[in-house]
Amino acid sequence: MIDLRSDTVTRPTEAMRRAMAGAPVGDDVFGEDPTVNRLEEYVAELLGKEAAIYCPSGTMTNQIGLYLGTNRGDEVILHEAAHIFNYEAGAPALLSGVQVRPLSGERGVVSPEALRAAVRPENVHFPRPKLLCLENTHNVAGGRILPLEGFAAVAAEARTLGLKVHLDGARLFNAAVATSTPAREWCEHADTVSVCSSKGLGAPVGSLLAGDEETIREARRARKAFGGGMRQAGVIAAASLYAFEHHIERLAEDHERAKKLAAGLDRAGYRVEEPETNIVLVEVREAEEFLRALAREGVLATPRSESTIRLVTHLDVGDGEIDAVVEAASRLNSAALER
Ligand code: TLP
Repeated sequence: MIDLRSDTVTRPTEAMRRAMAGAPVGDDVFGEDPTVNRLEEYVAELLGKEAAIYCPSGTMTNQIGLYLGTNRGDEVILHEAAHIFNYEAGAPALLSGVQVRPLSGERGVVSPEALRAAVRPENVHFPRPKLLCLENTHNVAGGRILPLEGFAAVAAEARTLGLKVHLDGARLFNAAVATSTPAREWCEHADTVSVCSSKGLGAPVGSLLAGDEETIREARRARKAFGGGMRQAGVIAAASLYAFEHHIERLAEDHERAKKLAAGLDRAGYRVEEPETNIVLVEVREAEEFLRALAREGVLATPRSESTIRLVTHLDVGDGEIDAVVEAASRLNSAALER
């Protein structure tokens, strides 16, 4: 099977497994795991933040960011297609007791104007807007990059309006590599940043939340309360550290393969958006039915809407697999045309 459902499906490489096997460990709840500590320092430095905390998932790092940036009853503003709004099991309400205000905007973008229009004045009737959440790259928009200028502009507007900014950077390094912009340049405009080692970077598990010292100290309490305090976590943190050290630059290969895949599907008669990073969105007649047929051809992907599917390139997909996917999709399309 060629698995393009997500860049989360990768298996640790041999070198990564060796790093895991040899990792020095300790009890991280006591702050004594040397590998976790090294990872947290490494990622804080990479993102230009004072500190970072290692957590089991991107959902947890996002939700700790929300929890620390709000009080119960406050409002969190985000794009209507944001992962935090759509795919985190209602956690903003469940864990932080906040109200989410989804805004529309082309391809994942929240404009400064839309933000200003959405922010409510101080009034006893209104929830207090406290936090703007941005996502880069934007998953549902097809791995779209939020350009630095626009990102900085909406973050500056948020600050003017008295809001903090959280960045869901599950795939921030895809944006960084694709634009040759250091990740820290986006992070400068955010108070808290979540990054994942378990997406394109190929680690089996693990995300980090970065911010200032005080925020990350508080995050350690929140992580404990949310059930994310881990013990000899160095075994898995070693994989994350390996991923940050060795797998960032190679994301360019995933982007190249996404382009190659899109071009091949386009030649085979599909309507495909030009990918900016490692996510390819393809229009089909009926997504679920198409995916079943594709699976019979040995290729897995996921539905994005009733008539759009998502294919994601990653560490475990080479050029041969891309050719095979294009061939499988061509067979399906010509069969459909002959019907
Ligand atoms: N995204 C997954 C699914 O949950 C949809 C995927 O396959 O793309 N932020 C963004 C932008 C994400 O894409 C994801 C995972 C997360 C946060 C959550 O990360 P985890 O799965 O580690 O909780």
